[in-house]
Amino acid sequence: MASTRDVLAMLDELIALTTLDEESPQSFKVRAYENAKLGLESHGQDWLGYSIKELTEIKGVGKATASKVREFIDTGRVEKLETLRAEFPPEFAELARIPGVGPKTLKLMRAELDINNVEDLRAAVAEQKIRDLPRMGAKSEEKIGKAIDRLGLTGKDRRTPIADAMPLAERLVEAFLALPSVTDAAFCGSLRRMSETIGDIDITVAATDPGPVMDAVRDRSEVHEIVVSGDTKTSFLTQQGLQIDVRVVAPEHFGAATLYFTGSKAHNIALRQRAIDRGWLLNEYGLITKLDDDAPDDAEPEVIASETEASIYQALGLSFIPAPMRESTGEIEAAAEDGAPVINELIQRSDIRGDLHYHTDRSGDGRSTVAEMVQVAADMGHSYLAITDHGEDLAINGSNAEEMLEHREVIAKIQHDHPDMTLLWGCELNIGATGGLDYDDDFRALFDYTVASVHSHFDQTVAKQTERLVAAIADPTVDSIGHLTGRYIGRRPGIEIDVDIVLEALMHFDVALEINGSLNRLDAASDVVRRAVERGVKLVINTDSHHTSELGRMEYGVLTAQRGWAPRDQVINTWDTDRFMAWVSSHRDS
Ligand code: DGT
Ligand code: CA
Ligand code: CA
Ligand code: ZN
Repeated sequence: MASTRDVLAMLDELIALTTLDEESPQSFKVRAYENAKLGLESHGQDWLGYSIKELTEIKGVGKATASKVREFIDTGRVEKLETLRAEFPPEFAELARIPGVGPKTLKLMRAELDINNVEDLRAAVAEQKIRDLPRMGAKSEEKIGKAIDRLGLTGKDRRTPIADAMPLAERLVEAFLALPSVTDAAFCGSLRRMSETIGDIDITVAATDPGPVMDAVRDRSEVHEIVVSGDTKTSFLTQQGLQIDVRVVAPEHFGAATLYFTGSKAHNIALRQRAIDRGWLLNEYGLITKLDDDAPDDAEPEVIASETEASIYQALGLSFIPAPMRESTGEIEAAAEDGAPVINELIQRSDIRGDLHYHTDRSGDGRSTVAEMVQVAADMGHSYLAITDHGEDLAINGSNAEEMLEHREVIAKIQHDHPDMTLLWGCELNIGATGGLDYDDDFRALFDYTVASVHSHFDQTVAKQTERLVAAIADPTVDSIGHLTGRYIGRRPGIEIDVDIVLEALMHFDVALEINGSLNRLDAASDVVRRAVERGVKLVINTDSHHTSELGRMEYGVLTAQRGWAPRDQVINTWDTDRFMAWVSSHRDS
């Protein structure tokens, strides 16, 4: 039985392939699917049982999409999607990820040069055939060549961006948890550790009977090819070539199994050594006593801990180490320390009290109204919220000064409906090529709170990019820096900067560094976060939401912060309203 998430994933694929088919993301059909997806995401009730007619009564859902949704729920397939899949196989569709290669160009490449996959494209670049296509040239050809190398789209060691792996893993875990014999399920491996790219997805399921779980895996609509089919392990490839390993273990071994399959390998090795030092053994079944060499043949080792990860860490004299920290970079020593301050002070999702990068439909790319966006933040229990629609320098999506002043009135009105929350009239400023910002200085100073980010000029020297950021950080109207490099993981590299100089400037001007929770961004990256933590740079974890469905990103931001060892007190949006507001005014005065 399909879940709502399965349906939304189906729509995502339909959107991607229809964009190729129609040669434009602006096509009527693509927009219709996108609007339907947003409508379904925002619809408060469970719509899986709705008829086509009832589906069309949901905001944004048209008849054509409604019937596809119904077809998918009823049959597990959509005929139109199957046609598109045949027309655009994954190795061709993935070329759309390359910056500078739009759907029109892609189709032309296939028609004119018979380019069907990245190897074909690489060869065509080498033979300088791309430059002769319409709207192309030597420069764009060279760019494409570089992009292919950078994105690692090719070869055995190709990796999947976390944004593609996470929703799939979450859906699968949700589906397994719903099976009758299942007591627990979790995705493990690099995905649970919040690596930016994923080799394969490792899912561990605790069940009293593995059979139904293995059957359920084989029945999933995501299965393209089964590569391992065992009694307790099934591995399959998705249409996109991503491998999923699903292992079933007995409920009493679940903790040991998730610990083992979460890794990292280096973390496991260090833990095992710790067990050996205590005369024990650690494996995927548990932490057990070692039998003496002269023990009788039928002697059974004693199980010290196995059902939960926490019990195993505890038996080894360690505080529980959150998965994102398990990279063998000092976390075991930190967890062994008296009182384990690093672990006890580590940021948790429950510490977060506000979101400070948040869009509404005032932004061209914002999809929900101020009232809707504020309501979901209130429902999450936030104490404060900075509404930071795009500044005027962002083409199409930005707002001019007059529009921003009107927006301030709208926000002030909605503030009346939410007396328990502090709403800040903010702005996402655009950092120009040399560090200039939107509006004039006096106008910028009016905003209650600002986040300044890079949205343009990605190709400059490291020195220029660094100078550019430092100039923005030094501006007295800037409170925080959003998505530091502007990267899209696996799609577009960010700007290259001298991280030390930028961190130094953030420290000097007391400006906060954002950890953007969008899985496409996770920017600043966890390694930069860790360096910022060491220096004492203030951090802020944001969703950068453009729609009410995107607030879940806060979780990913927090996990990235954990991967960077961020203590809660260094994250400004864990502070209570008074402390946070006092900081905003004091750092602007300094
Ligand atoms: P990936 O898939 O390349 O993004 O990275 P991982 O970390 O998910 O690696 P994977 O899928 O090969 O294995 C999942 C976990 O299983 C890994 O993090 C630790 C554990 N594991 C796998 N092979 C070994 C091994 O040879 N020794 C130990 N100690 N652990 C292993
Ligand atoms: Ca893996
Ligand atoms: Ca694996
Ligand atoms: Zn934004």
